[in-house]
Amino acid sequence: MKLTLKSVIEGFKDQHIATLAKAITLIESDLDDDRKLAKEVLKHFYSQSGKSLRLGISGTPGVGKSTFINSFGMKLIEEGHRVAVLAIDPTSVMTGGSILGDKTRMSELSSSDQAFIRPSPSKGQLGGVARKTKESLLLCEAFGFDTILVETVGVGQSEVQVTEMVDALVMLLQPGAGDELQGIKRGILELVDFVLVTKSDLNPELALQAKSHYENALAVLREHQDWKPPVIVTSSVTREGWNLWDQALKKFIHEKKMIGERRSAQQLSWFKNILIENSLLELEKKWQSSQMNDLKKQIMEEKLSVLEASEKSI
Ligand SMILES: Nc1nc2c(ncn2[C@@H]2O[C@H](COP(=O)(O)OP(=O)(O)O)[C@@H](O)[C@H]2O)c(=O)[nH]1
Ligand SMILES: [Mg+2]
Repeated sequence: MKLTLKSVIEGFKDQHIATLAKAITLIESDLDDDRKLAKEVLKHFYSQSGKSLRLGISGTPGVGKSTFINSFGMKLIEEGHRVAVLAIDPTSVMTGGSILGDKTRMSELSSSDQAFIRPSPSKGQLGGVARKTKESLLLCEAFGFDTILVETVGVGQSEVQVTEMVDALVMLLQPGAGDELQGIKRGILELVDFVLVTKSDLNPELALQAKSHYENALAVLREHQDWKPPVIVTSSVTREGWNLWDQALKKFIHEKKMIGERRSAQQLSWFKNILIENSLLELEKKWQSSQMNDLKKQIMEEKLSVLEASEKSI
């Protein structure tokens, strides 16, 4: 059945999870009609969004993000929360795949009716992926999820995108001899709010070494900032360190002013992402126009230089 604003409103009221999934598909669509309806849906639900805690979960592949999200998500559900998991994965735009393809690691969470797991949009313009994930997040909130976890693969650009939509960025780091900071750009450590050293059950000593290493690095990098990211040694298997993680998170949530300031700054990123995406969609249409096809033909036939053509195309 084709979605309408009315059917989405009713589906949300009835807590029909398939309606949420379809509404997100609508938000991810690049078709003009879908985008129009998606805007109406968002406008309708916007005032009901904003009430969740939004956390970005980042780290290189294999560090334990999915395992952590499964375990932490189940803990939240035991405490009475409802958890939505979204993903930003810039590589999935190219491969059409998704980091949440590994739903097996989240088998408990994905079978809970208090959880909703959604892979990253598999296509999108620059700006579009972030815009789609942000708007999906708003819909999950309006539906009634009070904790949103945004999983992202640790390749720099995606952390920047995720910080444009979450209240806090949680970085998962692997304990490893000497190579702790390998592949982790300084810029990312400037963005994180929590560092969780993972898999402490495998090698507790190595995990402690990594902790002091990261603490030293952060002490220098974050010297002048209000929030000092705690570094916590954890295991998603034994739940070691989770008390500390819980306390740290509560302390962070308590800093309401900081979250408020971040959210208002994020409004501008959202606005900009919409503008970037719109411009690129317009550009794509223009590129296919007969005027452009004519210029392309002249370039190919060497009747016109690229520089001349670019002047004519303005
Ligand atoms: N022993 C142990 N293994 C873990 C822990 N967390 C993750 N793993 C394992 O590490 C591997 C990668 O985990 P995964 O969650 O898929 O990592 P992702 O790529 O970051 O999502 C899997 O084999 C997990 O079972 C942990 O806390 N302890
Ligand atoms: Mg994963």
